[in-house]
Amino acid sequence: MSESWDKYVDVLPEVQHALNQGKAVVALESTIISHGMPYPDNLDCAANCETIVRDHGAVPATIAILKGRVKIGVTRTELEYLAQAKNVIKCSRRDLAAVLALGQDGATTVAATMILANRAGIRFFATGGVGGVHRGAENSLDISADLTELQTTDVCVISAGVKSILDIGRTLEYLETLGVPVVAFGQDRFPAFYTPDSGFDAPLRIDTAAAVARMLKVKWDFALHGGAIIGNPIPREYAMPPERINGAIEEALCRAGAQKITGKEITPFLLDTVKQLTGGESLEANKHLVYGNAALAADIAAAFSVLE
Ligand code: PSU
Ligand code: MN
Repeated sequence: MSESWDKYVDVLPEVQHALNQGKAVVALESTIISHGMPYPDNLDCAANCETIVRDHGAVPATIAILKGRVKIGVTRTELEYLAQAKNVIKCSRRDLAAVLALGQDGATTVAATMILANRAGIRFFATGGVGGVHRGAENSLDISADLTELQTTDVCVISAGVKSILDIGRTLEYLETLGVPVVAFGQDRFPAFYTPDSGFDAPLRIDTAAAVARMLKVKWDFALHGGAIIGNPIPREYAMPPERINGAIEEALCRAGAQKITGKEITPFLLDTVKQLTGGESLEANKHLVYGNAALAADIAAAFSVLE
């Protein structure tokens, strides 16, 4: 890192050291902390993810913006601040420059975390779910900037698939148009976040972390720029009954419509409403699927570091 952007960035020494040595590093996002889960579950989940990444042989780098500084890796104190701070701005690609210029706190979405991870030299990133094409997008045009980021930025995102608050079929079609590899890990079906089966076959299936690492090595060696989505199904013991979660999602979508929630507010609104409607069950599922993704991301990053 020696370009003009580095004056805005603080890389945690442990992360910088690992990157210098070519060791495995896994990025973790911060919108899930500030807008995806309530306190103190968010802090708990973020801290556990860091531990799991370490247990699987990689160094975690939670990415966020604090008082206008990009943080590649946060301290425990910073994590606690982020988990409780009010007025943290949900920050996607379009918001990054303003949040930095205005000295604000920003929680990075999948898109913004990919951008910052890539600049720091981090290739693997674990999250819960990626954004996608929203239901009704033919009228609202609401398509997450996560998808276009995956077209161009060389970061592999390990997620539990796409939540059925979105239009999963159209999300897969759009990713095909953008040329983004979409992999189901260890099964044929693309997973649907709270449940292992979205009802859609994934375009690709890969069964081991080493093979995922090899695919990305070839992709990037060929300068086929862009990311990939690895859909890692929620562990069966934490999966939700499909009728229960789908009922809650339908109701949450109705409420969002009635309250005219739009734009960047809609994903946090739906997550919170689904949590209330399931009596917190969706939150437990959410935490455990993120843990699975952190573990797999570290395994893939470790396998990739051997290939490099
Ligand atoms: N999915 C989740 N929890 C989240 C998000 C997605 O299960 O917190 C966040 C991610 O940061 C993702 C963002 O990048 O929501 C997508 O927001 P939008 O749909 O407004 O692009
Ligand atoms: Mn949107």
